[in-house]
Amino acid sequence: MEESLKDRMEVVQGDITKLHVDAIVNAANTSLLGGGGVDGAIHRAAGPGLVLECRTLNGCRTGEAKVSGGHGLPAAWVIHTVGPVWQDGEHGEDELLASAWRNSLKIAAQKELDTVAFPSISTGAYRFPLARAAGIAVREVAAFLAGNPHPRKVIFCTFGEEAYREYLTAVQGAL
Ligand code: AR6
Repeated sequence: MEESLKDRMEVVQGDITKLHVDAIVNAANTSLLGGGGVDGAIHRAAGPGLVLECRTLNGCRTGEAKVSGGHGLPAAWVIHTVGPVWQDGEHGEDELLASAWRNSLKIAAQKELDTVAFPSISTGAYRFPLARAAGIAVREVAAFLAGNPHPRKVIFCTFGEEAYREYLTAVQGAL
């Protein structure tokens, strides 16, 4: 029996590196060689094998996504994507963010993954406004899930109370 959209999206609060899911998504930069924020946390938790593998991926353009193994993480895979740096909203930021979510979901679908956890892409160092990013993220996930059996479930893994509330509001609005 098909699961409803409601059962296929979940908002949690916490450290994405701890999640036992098939894949976690990394909010990376175009080098794919590590950085601060969630990218730094993922590389620290995965161990040095991750950056060694990432060196072979030849970077990633903004809005695109690439996949690596999970190395020391509980997740089997890491889907690396690069969200846009927020400027003023007039430089294609919305579409680039939507594209980062869609291309990450496409990898999960191609690999027929069950569960995938995403951080709030672009809303940290890249300063994309949180409510606007949550709206785009949830819209893209809901549309993708409606047309694809995989991933079965998407977890929005938020860090902090404000992000948790924004994603929860966006998910509730999409149901
Ligand atoms: N688990 C879940 N979410 C987290 C974690 C964690 N362990 N740590 C931080 N966040 P950011 P960006 C949240 O800055 O804006 C890096 O240096 C954080 O609170 O990690 O896409 C890259 O190398 C925020 O809500 O990513 C790039 O250079 C969200 O993750 C640049 O930052 C995203 O914040 C990418 O910037």
